[in-house]
Amino acid sequence: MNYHVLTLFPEMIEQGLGTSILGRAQKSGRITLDAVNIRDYSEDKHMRVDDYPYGGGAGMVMQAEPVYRAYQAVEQKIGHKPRVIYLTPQGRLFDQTMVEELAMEEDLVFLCGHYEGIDERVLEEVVTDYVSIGDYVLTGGELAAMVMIDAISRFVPGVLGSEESAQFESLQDNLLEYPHYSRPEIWRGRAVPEVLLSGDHKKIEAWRREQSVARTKERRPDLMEKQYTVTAAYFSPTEGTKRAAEMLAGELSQTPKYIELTRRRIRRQHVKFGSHDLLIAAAPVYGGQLPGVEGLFENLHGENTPCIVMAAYGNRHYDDTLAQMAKILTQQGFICIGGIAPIIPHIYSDKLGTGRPDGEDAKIFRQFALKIRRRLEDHDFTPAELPGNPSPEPKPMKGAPKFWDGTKCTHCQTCALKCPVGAIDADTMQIREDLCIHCMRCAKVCPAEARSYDASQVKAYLEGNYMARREVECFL
Ligand code: 9D3
Repeated sequence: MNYHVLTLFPEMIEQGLGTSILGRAQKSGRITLDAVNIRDYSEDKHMRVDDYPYGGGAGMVMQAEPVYRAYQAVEQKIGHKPRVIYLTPQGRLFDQTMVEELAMEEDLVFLCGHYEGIDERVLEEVVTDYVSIGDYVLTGGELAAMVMIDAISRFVPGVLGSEESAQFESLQDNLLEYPHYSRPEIWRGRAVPEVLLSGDHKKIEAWRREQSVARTKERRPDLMEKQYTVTAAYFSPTEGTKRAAEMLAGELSQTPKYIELTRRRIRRQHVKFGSHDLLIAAAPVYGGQLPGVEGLFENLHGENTPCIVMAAYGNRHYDDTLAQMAKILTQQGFICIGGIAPIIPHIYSDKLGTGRPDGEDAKIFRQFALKIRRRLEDHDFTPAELPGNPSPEPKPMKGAPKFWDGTKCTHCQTCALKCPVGAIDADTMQIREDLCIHCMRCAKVCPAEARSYDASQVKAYLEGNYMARREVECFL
């Protein structure tokens, strides 16, 4: 991470960030800090950078040109237009979501004001973000920039030791931290809570969570308003969609819940969601559509519950799937505030979507999750604009020819039990073609490898036309 601070007091920045963890991070090159003295870019022979305000009034205003030239020097040095943060009491309140979002940038420019402020015209020209660090009055933007740099640096890889990695901490779930205890076991008559001595890690974890919630209700009731329970409900016969849904859920909560809609019994259970829930509804794309599973999301009920729809596909296209899902979930009381179409391994070709979602995809998931988190915190439930036809003509799917080898089959009935649509007769091992969705789960789960399929034709077609890597698409 490269920080560039435009300021009239560069030594304040250098001094403030030169010691301790950030000093070490600069020495190791994990972060760089370039404090640019705006005064060096004055066009005036007396090095002036301020003047009287037009229209009168108290104090002085920082002039546009020196600020602009200092900015240009940075832009030229890094070779692209960076995000420029103007520290101002009139900005958006700095919070942890903003920290994590800004930590994904390569370069950040901070513009610190002094006096009454900066000429509005240069702000219009260069500033991308207006940020305040809290509702109190400082003497200038420098300390605010330092606060931001400190918080952001904790998310730069290698700045913190692995012990204290920033990814795993309290503020991520918008809850306060639980209380900590160390030796002695009894201090001045006060004992350590017994559960912590029990050695039962499940119980300890539950207790800590409880303490966190109680403490947040007590001390920061405003944070409770930002609480969301994240539940991912996925239909995933061959686990590709499951993995993508888990990756996104993990970016949205430390403690997501899951509903395995792949299982018939689970699909039949009614689940109600409220206004402090977030549902991730995930399904694979079959021929550009939602698989023909009766009542796939039918028993999930929202009450203006925010929802993200995920259509996971094998690198061909998601076509109408997101729109179809949004239509169904909207009917069920959800508000689809986002949509995402990740690429997963194709069931008919080991060359399409191999290894996806990968590290590149993870970055896009994180960016999308941060935008969703921001929307939830702002209670902004604007429905997403999703591409596709919400009610396409159902496409009859033929699927690849399937085979059953009676000499290998041990009649263990795993395939029949695990068939997501109940298309396999457990006694005869026959597949009912009217129910089968050609998901290939039966072949995947058979322990004796008695079930197989010949996808060579469709595989050749796919590999001939859809090998080019597609990128995850996100909709808000
Ligand atoms: C004295 C001028 N004030 C008019 C009532 C406005 C004003 C301008 C500039 C007040 C303070 C400042 C200096 N503060 C910052 O530049 C600043 C700041 C802050 O004061 N509080 C919280 N966050 C920030 S970010 C930058």
